[in-house]
Amino acid sequence: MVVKNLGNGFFEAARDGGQEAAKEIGGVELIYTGPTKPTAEGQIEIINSLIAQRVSAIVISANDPDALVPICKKAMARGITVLSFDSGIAGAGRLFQINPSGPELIGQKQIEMASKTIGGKGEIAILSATAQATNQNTWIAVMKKVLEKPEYKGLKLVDVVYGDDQSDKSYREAIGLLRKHPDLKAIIAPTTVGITASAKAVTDQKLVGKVFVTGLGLPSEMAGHVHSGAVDTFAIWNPIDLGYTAVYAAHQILTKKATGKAGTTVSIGRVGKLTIAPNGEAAMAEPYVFDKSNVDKFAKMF
Ligand code: RAM
Repeated sequence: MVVKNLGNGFFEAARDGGQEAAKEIGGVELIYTGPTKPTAEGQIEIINSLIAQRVSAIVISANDPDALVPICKKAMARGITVLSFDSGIAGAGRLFQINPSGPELIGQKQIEMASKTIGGKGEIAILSATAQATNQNTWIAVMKKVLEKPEYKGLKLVDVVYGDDQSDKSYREAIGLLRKHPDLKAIIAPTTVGITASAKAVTDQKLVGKVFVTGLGLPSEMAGHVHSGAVDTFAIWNPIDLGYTAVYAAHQILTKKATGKAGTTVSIGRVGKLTIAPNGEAAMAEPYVFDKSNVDKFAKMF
């Protein structure tokens, strides 16, 4: 399992799910790895060494849709099963991509949450992960489309910045947004690292109640910010199930229980079935929304 970078709680939860699948299947050894910083170069180096180690399968959350295609093609040419999950690789570089949820739903949900919290009116900004991240860029494109709908005409997107899924850089970018846009009403961070850093920045600047943070976060990291009022609602899917699905799916392909071809299904143990759409992507469940009423219960899980 190659993740965007190490030290991210979201991927640690995915790793736990992957380990659960490995144990359940039996005879599977899961190597959890990733670069220190979320770059394609770092992932290319790692995949090169995984090819040399002759692993059977690679499941990867990619830092770039295109830059990883050649190295993943090389891995596939050596007989390694390559799937992407969470953040995808372009079609030529993997057998299929596992999306946690449909990109449209994820984009729509984030605008909906921001709009509801600030009463449908005011300036909003996006604080993302890296500028090359496949998943965040897809969601941002959807968000921009959703903002064109008449019901969101009161919302004005004033900035999009990148914290590179590093806590310190995300925090600095959030502070920058707050200084540059004194009328800002909401920060949408479609990344678990960015949303935590943004909530901390709003709190440190004593702007709780004036600027609201929303986006995609882990209940375990967000509970305090929900109770403080810095965050009204946020969303996410189950990262443990995502990791479980990626590892399980790779094993189904390796053991020829599934082909992974468009239009077919892959059965995924306790999670159910994945259907591969014509575009070579499969989507799991709907994003789940958290607020004061349910965050503590889920904080114990992920
Ligand atoms: C961060 C990563 C990951 C994304 C989540 C929501 O942990 O960028 O790719 O899916 O946020």
